[in-house]
Amino acid sequence: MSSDSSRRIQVPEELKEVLLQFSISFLVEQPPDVIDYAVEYFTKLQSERPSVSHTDQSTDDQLSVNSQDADAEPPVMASSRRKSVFAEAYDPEADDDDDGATAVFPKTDEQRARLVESVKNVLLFRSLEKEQMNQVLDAMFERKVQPGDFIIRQGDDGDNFYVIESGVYKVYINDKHINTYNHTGLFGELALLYNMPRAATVQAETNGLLWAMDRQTFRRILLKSAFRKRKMYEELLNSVPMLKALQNYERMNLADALVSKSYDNGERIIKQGDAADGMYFIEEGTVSVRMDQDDAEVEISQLGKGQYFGELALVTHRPRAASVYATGGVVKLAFLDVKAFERLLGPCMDIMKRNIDDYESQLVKIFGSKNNITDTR
Ligand code: 1OR
Ligand code: 1OR
Repeated sequence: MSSDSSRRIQVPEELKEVLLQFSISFLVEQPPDVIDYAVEYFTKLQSERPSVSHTDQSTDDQLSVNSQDADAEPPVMASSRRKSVFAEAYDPEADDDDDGATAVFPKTDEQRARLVESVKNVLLFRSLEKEQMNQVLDAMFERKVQPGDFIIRQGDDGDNFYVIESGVYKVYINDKHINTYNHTGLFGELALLYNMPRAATVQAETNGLLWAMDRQTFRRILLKSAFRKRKMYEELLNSVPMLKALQNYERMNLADALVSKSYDNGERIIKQGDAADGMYFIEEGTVSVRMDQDDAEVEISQLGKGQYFGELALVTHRPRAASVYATGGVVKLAFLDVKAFERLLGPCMDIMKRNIDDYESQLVKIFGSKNNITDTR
């Protein structure tokens, strides 16, 4: 050991954790002044210190949420007691939250059919093998909820993960309403995936039905594949400027929805005039965009890593405006189908439309006339 390493500044875990929590709060609240907000935040944290340590909740306490007092205040800030792995390298292979057999909750045919219907569009389940999917179906159990029930409270430890069969659910961070689920979707995966306290409070607005899965089963069956996928697309999603319009959480949902595809040099990816089924982000390599002009194809653009294409037809509901080919070796793409596009890329729509305006002015420059690429008539 050199004397150098002993002199190296040590960063205490607690400092990292407190700063991370502060940053998250700051980004969620977006207050006008950092210093004023910091004073208020840390004063509050200090005054709440003695009450922070009682958030332990046993994992077999599944039904207790139902009986919780609907008027009780959710915790103002996430507990800083637990060590967060959020910003650290996480090795799913070394994960030891993996003991015992998977729980089985017997179901009637009718229940099982409803469950299958509810999980049909859950992206986290998409890459599971049949055997794993059956384990998932066995392990899920039904939960009826009533208006006002708190399903999840911000700052608690994660117990279950939920898929919505019916009902309206509101999501709050620091008492601020930030999201609503309407009869579809899933929630409660973050705390289980990243081993951190609940990021938000989720409260039922109406009567509803949820399918729950306990933490152990979630981690054993879903964690590794979900985590790998989110990691795999992390770099890509961070490199696409347009996606800066999304919240971090929305980018993670996008990662769940992407499917990798690769094309050889010269292969056609999109054909002009075809109906559209999705759009593409470029992970590696370059593509050539070509338009039919008289009897030939004219290259109008080349796109590379971090760029996207195939969005135009999805926005305008028209056939493909151009053909796209892989060039210069193998091209790796991430494909987003039209359904996920409509659900997940709403916040990027303005940026996409601005780019489309740009296509139109380029079109005039290149071909001298407007080809009506965005005309929806
Ligand atoms: P959890 O286990 O942390 C609360 O428990 C759940 O609320 C969380 O998993 C998500 O499933 C769900 N940020 C964080 N969690 C959210 C969000 C969210 N929306 C729903 N949940 N948003 C980002 C806010 C800065 C909202 C994005 C639209
Ligand atoms: P799409 O779904 O119509 C072809 O399928 C894709 O090529 C299209 O979405 C765009 O993502 C992409 N005009 C039209 N489409 C273009 C253009 C473009 N460039 C890329 N695409 N122009 C090029 C501007 C530099 C203007 C036409 C000359």
